[in-house]
Amino acid sequence: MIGLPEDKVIITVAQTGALVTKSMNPSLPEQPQEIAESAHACYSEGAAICHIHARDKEGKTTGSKEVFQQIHDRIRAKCDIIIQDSTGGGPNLTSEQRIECLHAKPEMASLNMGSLMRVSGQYAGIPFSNMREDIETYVTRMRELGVKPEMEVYSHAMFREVENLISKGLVDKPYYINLVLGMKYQGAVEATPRYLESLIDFLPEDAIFNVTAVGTAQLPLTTMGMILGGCIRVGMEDNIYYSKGELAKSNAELVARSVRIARELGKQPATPEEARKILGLSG
Ligand code: KMH
Ligand code: ZN
Repeated sequence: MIGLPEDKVIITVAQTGALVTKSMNPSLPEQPQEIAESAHACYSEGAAICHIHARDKEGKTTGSKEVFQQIHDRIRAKCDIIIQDSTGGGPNLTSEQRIECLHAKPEMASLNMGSLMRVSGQYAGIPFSNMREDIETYVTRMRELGVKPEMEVYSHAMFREVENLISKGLVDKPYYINLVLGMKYQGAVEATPRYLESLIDFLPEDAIFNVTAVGTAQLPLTTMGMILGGCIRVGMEDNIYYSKGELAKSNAELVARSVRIARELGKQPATPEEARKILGLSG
């Protein structure tokens, strides 16, 4: 059967990201040991997937295979949470650096389905470039290495790229599609219920969707995502606050709250093993 059982939700935690710093939230896990300890705490609360960005010793985003490997090894020493590396990387990385992580053999990796423009902050005017040719190169490398892509969709137009990969047989069912709302980039949709519902309308058949929403929208839109039959992603990559004016003490705190809400909605968080079966991962 392809699909997410009605009484399950796969929870991903995105703990670090590329842009958040310890000066914004001192609890941000950056170094391999911190990332692993936090991943274990999130796993204990009910997260099945851990989305990973790596930082160098100074806290700057890195694509280094060695650093990703250290993160993987430290996580694996603690728990069997599904490891999903970011190929979005960060604004300082080249396309080759962005996919170095695949050689550290994650089970999954993010695959961004189109280009956006950064419009504020120090990277304003630097595109988040994901040309069709790059997407196809990345997904081909993933296929060679047995890595399942999570397709990141930031606007309706990006479904054209999803369809392109499906029509070329470059992605396998179930298609795992992360609907990302509220990125402050030109070309990304706002985080509103209406946008979420309309993105869901465009999903291809045999897709399982996940909802990611940035900032204050994280809690309401991920809750809505569960109600609409999807999976969710929470964590400090997308939102550093627990509530208005109150910083999250940890990523695990954000996961724990979503698990409480899921249970109130009659859903259980999928274990990593259950999530592997649902997503067709070999483990
Ligand atoms: N920062 C997120 C909103 C990636 O890492 O490839 C999108 C993201 C993409 O997580
Ligand atoms: Zn990311």
